Amino acid sequence: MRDDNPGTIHLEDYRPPAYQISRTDLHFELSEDCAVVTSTLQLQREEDQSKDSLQLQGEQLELLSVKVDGRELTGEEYRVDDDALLIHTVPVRCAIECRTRIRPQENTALSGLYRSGGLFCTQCEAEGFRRITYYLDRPDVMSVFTVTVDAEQRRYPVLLSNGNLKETFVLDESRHRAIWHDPHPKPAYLFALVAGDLAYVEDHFRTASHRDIRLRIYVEEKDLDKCGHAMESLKRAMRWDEEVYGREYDLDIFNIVAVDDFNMGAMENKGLNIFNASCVLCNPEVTTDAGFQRVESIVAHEYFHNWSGNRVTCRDWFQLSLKEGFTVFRDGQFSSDMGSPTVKRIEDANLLRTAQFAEDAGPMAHPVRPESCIEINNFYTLTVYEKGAEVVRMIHTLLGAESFRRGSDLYFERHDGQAVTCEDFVRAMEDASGVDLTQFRNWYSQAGTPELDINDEYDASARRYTLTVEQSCPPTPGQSEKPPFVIPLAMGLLGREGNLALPSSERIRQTEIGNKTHAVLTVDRLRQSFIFEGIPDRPVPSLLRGFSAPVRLRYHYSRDDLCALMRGDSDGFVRWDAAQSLAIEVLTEMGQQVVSGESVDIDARLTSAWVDLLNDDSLDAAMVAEMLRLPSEEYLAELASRRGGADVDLIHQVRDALCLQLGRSVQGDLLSRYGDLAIDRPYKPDAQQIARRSLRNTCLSYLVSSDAAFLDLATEQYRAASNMTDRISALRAIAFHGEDDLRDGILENFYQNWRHEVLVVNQWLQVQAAIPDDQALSRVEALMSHAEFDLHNPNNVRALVGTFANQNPVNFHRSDGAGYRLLGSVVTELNRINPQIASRLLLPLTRWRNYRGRKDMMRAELERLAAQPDLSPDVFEIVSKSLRESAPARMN
Ligand code: B3K
Ligand code: ZN
Repeated sequence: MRDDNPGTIHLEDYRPPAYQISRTDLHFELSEDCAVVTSTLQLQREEDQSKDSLQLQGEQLELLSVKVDGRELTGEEYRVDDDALLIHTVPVRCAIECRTRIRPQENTALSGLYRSGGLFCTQCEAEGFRRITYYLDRPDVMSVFTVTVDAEQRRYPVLLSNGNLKETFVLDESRHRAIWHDPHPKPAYLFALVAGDLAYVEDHFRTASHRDIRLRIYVEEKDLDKCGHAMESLKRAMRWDEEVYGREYDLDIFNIVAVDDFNMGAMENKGLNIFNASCVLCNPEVTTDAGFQRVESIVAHEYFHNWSGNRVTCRDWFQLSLKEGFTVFRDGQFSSDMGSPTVKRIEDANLLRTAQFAEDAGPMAHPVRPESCIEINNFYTLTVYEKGAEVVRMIHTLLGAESFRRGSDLYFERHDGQAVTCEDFVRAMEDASGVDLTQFRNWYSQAGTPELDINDEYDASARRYTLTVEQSCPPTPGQSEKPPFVIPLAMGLLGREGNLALPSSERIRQTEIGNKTHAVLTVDRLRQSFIFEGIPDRPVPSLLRGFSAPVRLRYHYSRDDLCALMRGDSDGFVRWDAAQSLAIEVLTEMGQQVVSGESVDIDARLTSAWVDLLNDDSLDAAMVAEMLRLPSEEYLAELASRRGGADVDLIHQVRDALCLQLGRSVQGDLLSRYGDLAIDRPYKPDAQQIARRSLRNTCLSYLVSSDAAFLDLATEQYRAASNMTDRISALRAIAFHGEDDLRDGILENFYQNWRHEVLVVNQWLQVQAAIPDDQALSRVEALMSHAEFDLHNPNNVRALVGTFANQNPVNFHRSDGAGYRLLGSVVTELNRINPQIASRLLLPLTRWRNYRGRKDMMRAELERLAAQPDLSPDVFEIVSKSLRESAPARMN
């Protein structure tokens, strides 16, 4: 179905480029009020093209001159409009030279060349390069770049770009020049430039073929003590990619630069990764364990892009998941190998079920390979990244590790240096394995979360157990009917004596997932049955082990079944999932009791399972911490939205009551485990210590929520903490549960101690934005006027406003609508400053159909936004799609 919105781009309209650019020479003259860019493009028309005009994309550029083969064109020979330069006639082969002036100092959108503090830096993906010079700014035009940068030596002693440094020299008494050359042809989105006064940490890596690579992390001088972990992570990632994928690094140097103002986590520019400072800088004093893990995984992710993204790139932006889904899969495998595989899986599944499933059920739902868009930046989504990674993971499960590796080798070999499609990736996997993935391709083209309804039957006399699986997928915008998916359903059967060995058959294969072998059923029809013979007693099915597919699963477990899985299943994910399901059952029952005015009590089975978990120190402490964490309010709202709408206040009230009651019932166990888990060695961000701190701080949080007397314990922990994980956990417990004076005092103390560290100030903003008390909104408003808060800095916006809208549901969804108005006014302002951040911030409003009693107010806020003049395409797309009539039909 064609979308009527002006400016919509369709995948089916893709045409190969009419011209290629073999060489791109860029010359930057940087100064304090502007930059002048001279680009020389060696251009050839493709043989099958007859038209002799040339259209180059360009935005916010002041064209100073344009030459073809050295001759300056007159005004009649070209046309310039808001987003392009059209040259009426060009020869089949020629050199185009454009001189443009740009104003990085005024670039608040942080796309193209911009300023961050005293630095010049760039961000070109997806379409930022056209804000630097006129170009064929599309990923299937790949060129060899040479970059000359001139700048004042005193302010900008360091001048960086992609590839290798060729030459540096002094131009006059104040200015100097650096020339960089990148031998690998690349699309413009991988171009990068940095100029500034930076210090660096240096290390080396010896590749499998014995080449020495020089590694540098460039930061401000004051941050030199925060680079060690990123550097170690980088070396681990480089080694891992050699060992697991046979991929070696291909330049002699690899540089990373940290910048304070950045729209996302980091960017994989060839040889010059640019990072949001929050994703590269860390030390135990200022960074939590989660922060350390984030740095490791993002450093690895960007590094892995060197092959999955840079050497083999995307043909067009609809293929984004080709590089992002695959790279997220790869970084997930890496993190899993470096830490706790079960916990990694739980975290991924939790993110997917809470946020990606919501996206897939809402007005912005789109396939992993979208078919149309207005603004491509709106498609850097959980669906493209996380669901895309799950799709690759399912291929891995269906093929097995060895065939998958043959497939990835073939893919890299076949397409090295090319710009390709998701289809090319799947075909390489098929060709290398002999597995037919025809039907599997539906995962790329169909949006929505598939649902599995599972029923079982046990025939005692025949000792036969039958599982019947039905699949369906709710309609999504533009897609009402969906043919069945291929769903690998990893499972096991839990008998009285433990896990049963299952025989293999054509439809029931034994596959290694993580480091365990599971039976995997290939579900590929709307309804099918799987028969297991020789089963001695009615078993409890353990389903979707390792979260083997991104689906919703319904099977009617009794609470005793859930307890059995929690205690005895061999798969960590299923144990966690059973704990979640049991908690959800209990919460639902409590909700009904509150609504009907009955006294509220909790099922003793949940308490006793908790006692067992807390007292079994043979279990991975990180997994126990996850199992003790109740489903978040956001996830509970997502589930409730499917049953007639979420009541945010009830969810909050009931969840709080359960925390309190559980905390009280198992207080002694929590306290003794809290004591046992203390660490008396120096801080290390390793899996074992992270696990201990995670469980210990979970215990602290329950203790404090169950009894104010434990605020002293939290205060003591806050004062004695030798690392940010323990300090901020204590701060959070006090901020959420302490009386006003205690809370305000400790928040002020924290601020005074850490105000000099911007990354810590953001964590301080984040804690406050999430406090669920009734002063939350005014607190957030006050913080927006705080000297530390700058609407131009994306990290500040995410920490304060993003956290408020996403992690403080009772306040964002206040019954007077003030939370929505706050978000609406920030989005309105950001629409002018930074459209990418504005449209991302707005996403919680797109779920307006999910909230009971709030729909009208949320929609009204979207309508107010829609009526704003000068909406950016980014915000326009989200607002207009959220308001369109055809809400996906709901399955209740
Ligand atoms: N490829 C970049 C994301 C660019 C986002 C542009 N809006 C980072 C990453 O996924 O590695
Ligand atoms: Zn990426």
